[in-house]
Amino acid sequence: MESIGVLMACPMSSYLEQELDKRFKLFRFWNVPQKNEFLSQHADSIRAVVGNAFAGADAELINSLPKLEIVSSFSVGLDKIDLNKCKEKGIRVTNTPDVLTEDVADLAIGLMLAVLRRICECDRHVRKGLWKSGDFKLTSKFSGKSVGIIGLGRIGLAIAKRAEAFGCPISYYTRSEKPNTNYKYYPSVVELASNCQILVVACALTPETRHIVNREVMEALGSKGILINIGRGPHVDEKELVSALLEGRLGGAGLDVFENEPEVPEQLFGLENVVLLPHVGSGTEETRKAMADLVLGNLEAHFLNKPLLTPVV
Ligand code: 8YV
Repeated sequence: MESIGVLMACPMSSYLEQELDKRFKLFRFWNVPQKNEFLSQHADSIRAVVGNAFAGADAELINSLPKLEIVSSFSVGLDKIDLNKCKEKGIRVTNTPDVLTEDVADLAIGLMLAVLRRICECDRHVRKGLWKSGDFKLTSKFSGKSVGIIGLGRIGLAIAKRAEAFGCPISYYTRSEKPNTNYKYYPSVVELASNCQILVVACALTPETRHIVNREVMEALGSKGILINIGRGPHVDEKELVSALLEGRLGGAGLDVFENEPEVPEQLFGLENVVLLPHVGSGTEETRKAMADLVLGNLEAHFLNKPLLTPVV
């Protein structure tokens, strides 16, 4: 397999890089200064692309790689891959489901606690030596708050399970009602937001779910409502989110993702009811290793003509 060209779209895991280097002919795309020249020179040897949540395989890249057979993504989200183009051209696609579910769900709960209990602000308070001048102000309880989840897939369900353990009533929105759950279903995101105190975005990013949290949804969530986003930045209309938070029309937000990562609206930096994370949902040693092993396993299976481990297309 050493002669098979694998194009890695951007840096994502040094372990994965190392292992790909051992097994294949690895090209690090981010190190290439003249991308077009490089592609015309190496297109005939590149049979796989490894992408992630930040860079994948769009139509332009796919079209420039006539020998491309598989796109193996170091992510569960597939929004950076042109799936239709892949289907059309018979290119296989794999992702990394399941192995990251627990970490992302854990982080969603962490964000709920951090926003409501002002954990980050408390920490800053202590570090600044302000404790000596008085107790920290009272915050808001998490246990028992109603949690509404947009998207009840693997991650949405794992968040629901965890929140249930905190005594939180769970409701959800998906395109159609799920048959095997007792959680309360709302057929619209606005209805869901009107009936919960914490709204969590946990669905896939598609053209239909872009800006699924818009001004109307934020108004419905209200000035005491908390928005948690562990999905993708473009799920939320970020301009509207910033003004809702600045004007006090929304109670707070815990955000692991942003519309133009790694750009984060600076107007949010001064707000203590907001917790900002640098897209670290799956970012533990254990999970990133498991994700890398899945990427490797899928590539090896493909080139050995075995069934893919986690096929999407
Ligand atoms: C990663 C992700 O942050 O799985 C996803 O969809 O967003 C993440 O797990 C990313 O792909 C890491 O490079």
